[in-house]
Amino acid sequence: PTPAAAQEAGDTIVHLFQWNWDSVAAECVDFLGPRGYGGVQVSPPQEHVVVPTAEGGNHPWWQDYQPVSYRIDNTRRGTAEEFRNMVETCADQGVRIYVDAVINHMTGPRENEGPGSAGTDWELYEYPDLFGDGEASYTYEDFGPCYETIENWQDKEEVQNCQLLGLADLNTGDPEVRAQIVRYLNGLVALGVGGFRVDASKHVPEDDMGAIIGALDEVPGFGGAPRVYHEVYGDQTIPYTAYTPYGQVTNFDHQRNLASSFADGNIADLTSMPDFGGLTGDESVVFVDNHDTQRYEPTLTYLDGDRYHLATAFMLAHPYGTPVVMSSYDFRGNVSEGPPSVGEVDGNPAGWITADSDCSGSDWVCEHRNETVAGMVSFRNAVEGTDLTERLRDGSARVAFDRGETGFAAFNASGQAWSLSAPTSLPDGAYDNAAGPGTATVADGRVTAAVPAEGALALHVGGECEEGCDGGGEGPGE
Ligand code: LM2
Ligand code: CA
Repeated sequence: PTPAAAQEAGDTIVHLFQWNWDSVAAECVDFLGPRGYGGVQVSPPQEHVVVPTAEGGNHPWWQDYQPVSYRIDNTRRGTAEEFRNMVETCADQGVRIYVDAVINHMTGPRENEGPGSAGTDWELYEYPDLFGDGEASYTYEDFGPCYETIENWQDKEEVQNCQLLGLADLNTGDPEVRAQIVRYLNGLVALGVGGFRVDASKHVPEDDMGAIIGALDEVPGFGGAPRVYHEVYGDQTIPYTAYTPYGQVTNFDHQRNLASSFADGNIADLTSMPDFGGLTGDESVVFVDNHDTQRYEPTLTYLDGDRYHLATAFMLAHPYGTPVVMSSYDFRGNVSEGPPSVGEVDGNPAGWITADSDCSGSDWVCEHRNETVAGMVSFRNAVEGTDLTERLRDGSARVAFDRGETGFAAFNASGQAWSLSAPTSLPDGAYDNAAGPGTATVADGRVTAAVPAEGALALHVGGECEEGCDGGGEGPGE
């Protein structure tokens, strides 16, 4: 019973990259719940290294991917109390927290030795207090058996047992190591964490992953097993499908196709999707970009403006996959730059503390609040479970389709408005455009409207126009 939430939460996840816990909690109440988002992927919550930084600069974001312990007490995003409050506040809105779980490795060799962000003293291969209770540690023997950096990516053994980027690789074949990982994950589940994005899954042998995921408890509140998606760059050595028995998988083949098709304005063929990378839609987590690709392979990102948002809207309108919407901070071409911060805080070894997010005129980009994107989250929820039927295309940059008899969506990846008249199964009536301003009318089984340049039109049952309907079938104005 959540009066503030205007609609049932759907399956759309937003990655609030580097947002602090208090800001995520506020966003669940102010925006995500009311607008129908179903989950938030948060940055890794475990204690991390503090990587020294150039004077006047910021600590890099990637220090969070080097765990020092499994304490969640004091990352740069806040305290354990703030984390717990976030999980509860979001759950009250029907929004699941997905934790980015770094379980393949601990720290790299070059970073400074202790203390970590919560004050734990550590050195490479020696992590003396995993839970802050003096009961568990990792020592040299808990790593390996390979202690070298991965070089031959065609050798599966090496990819899974040697070191990714030189990061100390946990021996997940050892049941005691797995027990520490499971204790960490189940501790989060007990707090109400509803799912996991597992970091670097491909580097954890499948059987070890199966043992870890199989040991997870049910989520209090939401019920059932936590929802898990694995970060896998599938290739010939280790295919995506190696991990489908243990959850969904990040589909980078889909991502490359979607991002480059939209970047090229070549979108009409995207209505029918093959099983990219050998994964069905149900097995796939899909995205236009993520925190790595936006830095290292920026085919289409927030820097591309309307076309980028249009691609995200298309992903949300399409039934293939479980979508993750990236929400960034502006990193201005410096791929290591950390998030907007409030500066050094006395007595907090996390170094710089993340600033509260602010979606108006700050370095927080807030792609998830773009009206075309957020509106399409509602559309997606309204048409859930329906099939896609293509209704019209005009060249390769414009395409329109039905979702069953409950939705109609049109996409225009060109610089000129598109005046369309298309058959639709949507019942006759006047509808608000969920993807932007304006309204459109369906009469005699046809929708007649103008789709804005670089924009979308999305109509759905439940989104009937109540006031200011044009009634004349002229489509969205402005
Ligand atoms: C991931 N998925 O599998 C994350 O999405 C990705 O962002 C992580 O890399 C990676 N795996 C490890 O968890 C990031 C970042 C790297 C950074 C690592 C560890 O992209 O650049 O590597 O986190 O902090 C850094 C240095 C790298 C160095 C390494 C070890 O950039 O040059 O390698 O630490 O010292 C010698
Ligand atoms: Ca490994």
